[in-house]
Amino acid sequence: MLRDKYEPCVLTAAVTGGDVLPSQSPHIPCGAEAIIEEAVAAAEAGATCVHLHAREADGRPSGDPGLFREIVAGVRERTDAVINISTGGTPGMPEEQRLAGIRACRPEIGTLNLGTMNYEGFPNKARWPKVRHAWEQEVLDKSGEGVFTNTLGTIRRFAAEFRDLGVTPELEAYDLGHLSMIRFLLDEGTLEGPVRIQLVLGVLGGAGNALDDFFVLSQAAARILGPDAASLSVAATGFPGEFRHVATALSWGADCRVGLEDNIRVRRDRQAESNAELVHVATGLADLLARPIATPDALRSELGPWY
Ligand code: KMH
Ligand code: ZN
Repeated sequence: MLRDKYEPCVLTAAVTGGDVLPSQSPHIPCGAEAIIEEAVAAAEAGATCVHLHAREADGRPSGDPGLFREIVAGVRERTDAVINISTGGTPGMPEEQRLAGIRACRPEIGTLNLGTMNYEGFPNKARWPKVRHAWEQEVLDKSGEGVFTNTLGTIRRFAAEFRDLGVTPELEAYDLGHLSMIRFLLDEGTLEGPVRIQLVLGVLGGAGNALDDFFVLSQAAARILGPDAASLSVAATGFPGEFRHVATALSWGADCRVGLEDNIRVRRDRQAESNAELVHVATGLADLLARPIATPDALRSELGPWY
């Protein structure tokens, strides 16, 4: 599950997400053209894979298949990066919209989330600036009520879609119970191993983003899943959490993810101006720590069993 520490690391760039508000970061890409530009630049900066959500031009998260098609066609035309599409969307998004991206684009990878949980992008809304769009205010008004719904039924339905479409699932584990859920899904045959795991750390409602949280969960993944886990990646939210976990993953033999979806700062007092800037931090650390970054084709050769 962990790689040799000199084996290439799969670096994913999560370029836009569905949680960060455009009023929090003017650099969050919104609309097809901006999302394509950011994904292409992230790939050119060295990302193996780009994790995509769709957003309308005003930044509103979208489950429009046409928008997903436009984004993915634009990225595929200009880069060789592996495409990973979210089926998480954003808390409250209906299932059909969450599935729109993988159905429309059949990417190599899609995210599969593993449990219903509290999910708060904005637990302390008083800290955020005045918003520019009415839809952002609606999101802030619902702060404190965010539920990310992933019942066992949802997970089974989504897993069947992945299988039918030939998309490899990346299993998003926000806490220990999600690893037990993976075990259950493997044992009942809903999932086929070896599986790819993304530890998502620092979402309020899941595990925190201390380095201890990563070590506890990566050791638990090894105990619970053993050889059924093919790879383990970490996506930690916030600054400096994201970079601490990149350095740890690179040193420890894990894969990792950076991007404006998870973190909008590049220094304590400076916002990241692009995803590529965050990718450059990761590739710089990889260079210092003598860990090569995996090529897209190296990642493709690991995918399956359904792709
Ligand atoms: N927004 C992240 C905290 C997904 O897209 O399915 C979690 C995520 C999940 O990336
Ligand atoms: Zn995502």
